[in-house]
Amino acid sequence: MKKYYQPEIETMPVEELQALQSERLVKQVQFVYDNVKFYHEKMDEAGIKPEDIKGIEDLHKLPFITKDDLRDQYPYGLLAVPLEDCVRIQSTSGTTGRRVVAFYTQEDIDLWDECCARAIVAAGGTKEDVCHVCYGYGLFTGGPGLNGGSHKVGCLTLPMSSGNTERQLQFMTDLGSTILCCTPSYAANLGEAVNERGLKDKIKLKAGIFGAEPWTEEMRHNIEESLGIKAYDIYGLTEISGPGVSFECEEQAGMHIQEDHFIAEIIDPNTGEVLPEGEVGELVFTCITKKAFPLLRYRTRDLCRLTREKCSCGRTHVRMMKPKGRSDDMMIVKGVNVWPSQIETVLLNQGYQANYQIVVDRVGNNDTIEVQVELTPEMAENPTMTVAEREKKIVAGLKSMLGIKVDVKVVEPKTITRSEGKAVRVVDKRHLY
Ligand code: DLL
Repeated sequence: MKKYYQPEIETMPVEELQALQSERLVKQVQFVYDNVKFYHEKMDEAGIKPEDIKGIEDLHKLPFITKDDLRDQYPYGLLAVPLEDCVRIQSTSGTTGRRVVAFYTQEDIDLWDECCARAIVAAGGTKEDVCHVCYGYGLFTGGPGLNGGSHKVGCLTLPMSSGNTERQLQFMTDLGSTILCCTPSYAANLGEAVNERGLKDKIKLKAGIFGAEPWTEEMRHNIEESLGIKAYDIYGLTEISGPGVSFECEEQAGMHIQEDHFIAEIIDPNTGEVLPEGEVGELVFTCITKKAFPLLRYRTRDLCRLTREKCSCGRTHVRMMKPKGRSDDMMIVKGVNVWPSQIETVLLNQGYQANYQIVVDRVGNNDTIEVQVELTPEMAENPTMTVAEREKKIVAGLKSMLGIKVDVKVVEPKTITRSEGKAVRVVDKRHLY
């Protein structure tokens, strides 16, 4: 059987790749300046003309664009082509305020499919695979993105969408799904369900492509064990196209950013200054091939670092390390910066699964933080410690990770609501006052 062809662009020497980026950037800046009033005005205000951008070395001269700009320009303010040339919209799963709507021409959809196809190939996918997509379909980009990539690779695509675990398991066993695409939290739930029903020998999964939310190495390990697969990370955001902006290869050591389409920078989130390779900061993307909704220097609020160290898979595209979380996911509790991923690491290292919730509140002038975590079924059946001992041990682990005292409540199995899409890890009641 013919395998999906891996484009040479993924292994192109870095200098050639950067020359291509420069050429595309110059064209894109002119295109955007000519077609989007918002950019035209913003560049004029900053005293930048398109001809000042001669290559990627000049990228830093362009002004940033933020999520607030997107909301202000809703719905059509950033459109760079006539509406009649657009064939699709997608929208963010947004929390508050106006949603962000992104537009796509057919060409934009094709390049997005291409990026997702590359992700599937990097996870070992070929046209012989059965690709089980249980990211949500609809406005969320997860389902449509992986669906398009799967078609392009030539896999048999199961457009399952999210939820209805019984039906997921039935199709997975009856149709022999080999690649699973969903959020890592839902993959963990499916893993649990497969083992509870004794289906592990009946499933044929070999790989999973999981993203849309931060997840730790400990969680990767648990999912790989429970489903008997290799678990690959995939990253993306609606504003920049959707999943496939970057993805892991077999080395599972950071996600290759599709640099022929997107230029990545890391900036200091406070000063906006571009940081040298290897430093942690906010990820910023510039789209150099997209037509309908081509964002330049978009601040993602995701914090991570980049590396150009050679990857043994042969891909030359820069890698981004697992995002630690979003700058707006970070909680300041008792004056200390706390990331859900730090808490997850402590819990999973002590043998719990990713069934936990963090509740932050304020009593008088004092912040309180409580972590609720479920006993695993094995812990409940064969207790080696009392619940009080368990709680004490987790409190100590969190104290050493975070430096603050966190209240811990160990609860019975199956008492924390399971997620089917992006998991809600934090309930911050302080926002309600
Ligand atoms: O979550 C796109 C996507 C779908 C990516 C399926 C991967 C798989 P949005 O809903 O716009 O788009 O959310 C984008 O989710 O800025 C990150 O904060 C977070 N995110 C996405 N992928 C990852 C990941 C989709 N692999 C926002 N690790 C981004 C950590 C991720 N965070």
